[in-house]
Amino acid sequence: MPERHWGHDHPTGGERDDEGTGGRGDRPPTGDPDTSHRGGFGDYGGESGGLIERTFRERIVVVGVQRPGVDDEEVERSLDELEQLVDTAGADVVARMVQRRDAPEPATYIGKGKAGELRRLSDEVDADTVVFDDELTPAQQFNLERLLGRTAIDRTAVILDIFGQNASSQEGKAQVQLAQYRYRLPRLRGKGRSLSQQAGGIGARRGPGETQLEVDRRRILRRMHKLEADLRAIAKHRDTQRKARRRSRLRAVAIVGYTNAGKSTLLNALTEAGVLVENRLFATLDATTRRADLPGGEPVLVTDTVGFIAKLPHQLVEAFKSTLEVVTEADLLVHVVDASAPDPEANIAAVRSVLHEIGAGRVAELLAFNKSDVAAGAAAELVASHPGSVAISAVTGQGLPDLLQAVANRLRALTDVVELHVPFSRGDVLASLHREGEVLVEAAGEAGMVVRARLDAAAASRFAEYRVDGRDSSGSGGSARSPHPSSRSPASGSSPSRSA
Ligand SMILES: Nc1nc2c(ncn2[C@@H]2O[C@H](COP(=O)(O)OP(=O)(O)OP(=O)(O)O)[C@@H](O)[C@H]2O)c(=O)[nH]1
Ligand SMILES: [Mg+2]
Repeated sequence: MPERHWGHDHPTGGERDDEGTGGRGDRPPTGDPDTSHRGGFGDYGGESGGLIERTFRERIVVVGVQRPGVDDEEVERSLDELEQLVDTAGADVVARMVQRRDAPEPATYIGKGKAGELRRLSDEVDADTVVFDDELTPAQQFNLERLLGRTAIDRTAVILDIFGQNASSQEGKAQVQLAQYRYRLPRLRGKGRSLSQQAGGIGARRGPGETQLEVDRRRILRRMHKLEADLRAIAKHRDTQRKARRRSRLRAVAIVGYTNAGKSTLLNALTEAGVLVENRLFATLDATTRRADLPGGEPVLVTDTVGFIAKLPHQLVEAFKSTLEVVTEADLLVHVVDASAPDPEANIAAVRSVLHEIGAGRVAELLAFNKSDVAAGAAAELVASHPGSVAISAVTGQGLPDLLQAVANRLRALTDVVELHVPFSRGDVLASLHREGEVLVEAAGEAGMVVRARLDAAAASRFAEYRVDGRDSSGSGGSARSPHPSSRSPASGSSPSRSA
C-alpha cells in the first residue's frame, strides 16, 4: 500500500533537515512545530484506498497566477473550482491570492516578493498548507515550502487525493496508486522521514552504499512495476469481454463530460443502473455499462465514465488510459454538459482536450446540456449555439426522449447507404448483409439481387466487391468531431432517415 502523502516526503513543520540549503532559517514563525503542523491534509500516513480519516479540517490558502490575456473572472473561476476540490478532499480554504505574471517564475512559481507576502498572509490566517492552482515542478515545490514555512502542494495533488479517496474497485485503486507514484517519484527527497522509515521493519535496511533516497526510489519503482503488471492483467480480461461485446454487434455509447455534470444520473435515468450519484467531484471512477433501448427498439450499450476537469493531471490520464478505452472505442459519445455551470463552454473545451489526449478526439459527439430544470435559459442558449445538441434534465427526465432520438439518428448517420449487386447464387452474402447492416431495399435485378443497405465503414469495405456505387468508404469512418460532421452528408443530425 502506498503511503498517502501529497507529494513530499517530510513532515511540514518539524524535524525537516534541509541539509545545505539554509532551510533552517525558514521555520514557521509560530515557533512551535507542533501547532504549525497538525497532521492531516498534507501529511497522511496510513493505508490508502478507503476514505481518509483526517484528524481535523486543514486550513488552506489557494494561490493562482494570472497570465496575460486571462481575465479576472476566469482566474477567480479557476480558484473557485480549486476551492471546491479542496473542500471535496476534506479541507477548508481560508484565503486566496492571485499574482499577475507573464509566466510562472521558474524557481518559485510566484515571485519572491509575492512569496513573502503569501507567507505573511498564511501566518495571519493560520494556514497549514498552501495550494497552487497549477502543477508545481518538484523544485518549485521544494523552494516554496522553504519560503513559506509550510506545506506547498498543487492542484494535481488535490485531485490525486480525491481520486485516492474515491477509488473502490481493484482497478480504480491500482490506477490511482500508479498515478500517485508517478507524481511522487520525482518529488522524493533525500532527507526527512522516508517511506522506509514510515514502514519500518526489514525493508528499511539499506544495501551497502545505498542512500535512503535510493532505497525509497527503488521501492516505489518496484511497486509501480507491480501495479502496471496488475493493470495489464485486468485490461486483458476486459479485452476479452470487449471482443464478446463486438460479436454481439451492439452499438456502444459512452457518456462523457466534466465532473459533476450529471453523467451517472443520466445513465441511471436511461437504464436504471443504480450507479452512485453524488453532488461531489469525481464520484465515479469506474465505468459502468448497461443496455438501453433506443426508440424503434434497437438496443445499445451505454457506459458511464469518470469525469474530467480543467488541468486534469496527466498522470491520471495516463493511468486511466485502459479504462478510458470504452471512450475511444465507442461509436458515439454523449457529452453531458452542466448548463448551470459558471462557464459551460470552458468545460466543453476542457473535456474535449482530455478526449483528444486519450485518442478519442475523432469519435462522434452529441452534446447534451443537462440540468435544464434549473438552468432552462442557459440550456436553450447553448442548444441554439450548438446545432444538433439537446437540452435535458437527467433528474426530471425532461428532454430524454429527444436525447434518445438524437442518439438513434446519430448512430444511423454513422453508417452510409450503399448499393450492391449480389449474384443470385450468393444467398450467404445476402444473409450477412442483413446481419451486419440495415437492408433498406432488396429487389431482383437481371443478374442478381439489387440491394440498398446501410453499412458502417468496416462492413462497407467488407462488401466492397458487390458495391455498384464503386466508392470505397474507408477513411470517412463516420467519426468527425462536431455536432455536424462536415464529412457527412447533410442529414447527419436531425433527419431520422435518409434512406431511399
Ligand atoms: N438540478 C439537477 N441536478 C442534476 C441533474 N443531473 C444531475 N444533477 C445533480 O448533479 C450532481 C452530480 O450528479 P452525478 O450524476 O453524480 O454527476 P457525474 O457527472 O456522474 O459526476 P462525477 O461522477 O462526480 O464526475 C448530483 O447532485 C445530481 O443530483 C439535473 O438534470 N438537474
Ligand atoms: Mg458519476
